[in-house]
Amino acid sequence: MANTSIEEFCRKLPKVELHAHLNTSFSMTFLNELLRKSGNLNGVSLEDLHLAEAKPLAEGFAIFSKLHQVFRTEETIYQLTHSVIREFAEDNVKYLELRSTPKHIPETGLTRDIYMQTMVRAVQDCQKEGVDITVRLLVSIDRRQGVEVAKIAVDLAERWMKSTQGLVIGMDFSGDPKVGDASDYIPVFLDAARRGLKLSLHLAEIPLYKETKKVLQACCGHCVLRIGHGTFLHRYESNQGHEEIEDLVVQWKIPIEACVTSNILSKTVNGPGSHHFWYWHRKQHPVILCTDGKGVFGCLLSDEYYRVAKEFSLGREDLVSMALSTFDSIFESDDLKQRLRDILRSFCEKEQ
Ligand code: 6MZ
Repeated sequence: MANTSIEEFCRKLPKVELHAHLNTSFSMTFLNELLRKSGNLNGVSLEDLHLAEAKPLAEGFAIFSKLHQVFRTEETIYQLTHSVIREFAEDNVKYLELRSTPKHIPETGLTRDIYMQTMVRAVQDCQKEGVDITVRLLVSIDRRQGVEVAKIAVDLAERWMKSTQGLVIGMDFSGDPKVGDASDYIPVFLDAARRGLKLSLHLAEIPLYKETKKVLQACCGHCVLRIGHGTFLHRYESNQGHEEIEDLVVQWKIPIEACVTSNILSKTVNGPGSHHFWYWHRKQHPVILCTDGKGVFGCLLSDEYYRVAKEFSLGREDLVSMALSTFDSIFESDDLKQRLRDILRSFCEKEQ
């Protein structure tokens, strides 16, 4: 494994991506092509869609709204999904859980059902075309839309999980953490879990200890759960009185999806050295590097591995064992986990 540079090694390493939002995962190549074909992006300029420097989280959400102006039709959702899957595959992501909030846009004829159907069709077409990646879908609940819409999303997810034999596998809970209270959604989370849906919840992306504690107390032991971001879960000097949160995460071994570049650009973390990834990694707690939105944040998954490798002086063997450890956190069967281990093993044999 000594001949390639660490950067190249991170690129070739077989990886899993467990936290990627569809609308924020576009590539500039894709957008340029869309612009060339359609002449304009519904009044949105390319420069508006990429967070080039660190800005408060709220500015990220302003970009997301602009993206939703761009991707409004069945055709663009299909093309976006298709290209995002191909791009992850090119970065040697072997297993992808892609999440998105189904949109209802009467002006373009888009319904939540058509949105799901379109994403599923793009996944199936990639499969038929032999793109070397396994893809599963998560239906997102946007906390800005309220509990009633969340219930619609659970029905939708269950229906699509059944009709696709598990290609739709679970739910994501996301959206602006400053809006609403995650604990209002506890009955929705428990209901989704009862129906067999796995849950990835954005929790503690900003210091919201009360809702985080309530959600964890209610869901631990009742849901197959991962946490998105989880920036403020662990004990550190200024969060005394909230130790129970870390205790629950440890006790239930809840995997944490760590989005290093996203958190730095959204200013919820100061820099890679102070990212909570390292805290959990050192504890040997399941923590998975993820991109969040490779378009908005301008990072491939291999860039995230390389960034962490540089920051913490990780070598090739560390990176392999890191990748290996992430396979246990996928929302899929033991067989599929084993297939990923086999892929990694043959990669290591070739690289020797
Ligand atoms: C919380 C986020 C997010 O669903 O339209 N989203 N929610 N925190 C974040 N950290 C930066 N990044 C993305 O993808 C965009 C949607 O994903 C959620 C937001 O609800 C955003 O509108 P989809 O494909």
